[in-house]
Amino acid sequence: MRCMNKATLVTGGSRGIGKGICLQMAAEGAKVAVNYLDNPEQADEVVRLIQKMGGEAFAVQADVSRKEEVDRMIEQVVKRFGQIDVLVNNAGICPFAEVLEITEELWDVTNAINLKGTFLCSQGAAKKMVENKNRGSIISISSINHYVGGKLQAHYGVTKSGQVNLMKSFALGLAPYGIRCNSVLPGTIETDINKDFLASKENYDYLVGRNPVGFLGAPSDIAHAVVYLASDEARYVNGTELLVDGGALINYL
Ligand code: NAD
Ligand code: RM4
Repeated sequence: MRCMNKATLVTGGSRGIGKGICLQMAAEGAKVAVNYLDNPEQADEVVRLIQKMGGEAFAVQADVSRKEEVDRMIEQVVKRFGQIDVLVNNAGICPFAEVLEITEELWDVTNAINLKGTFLCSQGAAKKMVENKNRGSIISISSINHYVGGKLQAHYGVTKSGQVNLMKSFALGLAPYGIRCNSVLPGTIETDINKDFLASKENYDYLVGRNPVGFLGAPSDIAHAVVYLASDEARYVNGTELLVDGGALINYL
């Protein structure tokens, strides 16, 4: 129970890595606000699972790329839980596209959700933490793509690097208020974001084959890293980037 009673907001919490984070944070005693974009049934299922384990949770709809929706969502969390202790910027998209096929619209929407969304949620949550004078932890789910290119992910990778840098600046600016900001950088995790890509046996076998541990990660692998950074055990961890990839990045030859 390393996150007992920590009021936690997880963006994009209704499926995939976000769902894993919601469930693990709840298992560690956190009260969880499950943000969703357009699938209330999925979000309600996460809430039900948390309540079934004896935890406290509710679903809150918002598009993280829209400030007015983010501000409303954060007000709802504070109204329900009294404060925000932990924010996990998990919401994100990665529509694969060849470098020459990326449109301005695709660039803009990927940036708006992944990077501007992280900024809007982080600043909004931090303002509430400062206002309430409660210590806090902000965690952004970046990616291994912070370190490498992706021939189908040029528009996406820059947002993932942007998140890491944003967390470092926020870490410096918010440390005086007792708010820590860090990034978790997953390698390939089997979720909806890549189900079409991984449906190709060639793609799947290649990624497993080049991973030293011999398997692809699960949402729970990322959730455990998030719990640590959210917990008081990480009181001296600020502005860092925690790669969780099985060793894929360092496996050159
Ligand atoms: P996913 O598609 O299953 O989940 C993404 C979630 O974000 C969904 O719940 C979706 O509804 C939500 N979302 C999308 N746009 C939103 C918006 N505008 N407002 C609010 N919510 C929105 O994929 P996932 O793999 O669970 O992705 C979660 C995070 O993990 C993303 O930030 C992604 O970049 C990152 N990541 C994933 C992998 C991987 O291999 N799966 C690896 C590295 C990083
Ligand atoms: C991640 C990483 C994964 C990919 C997803 C879509 O950041 O690159 O390998 O499957 O994005």
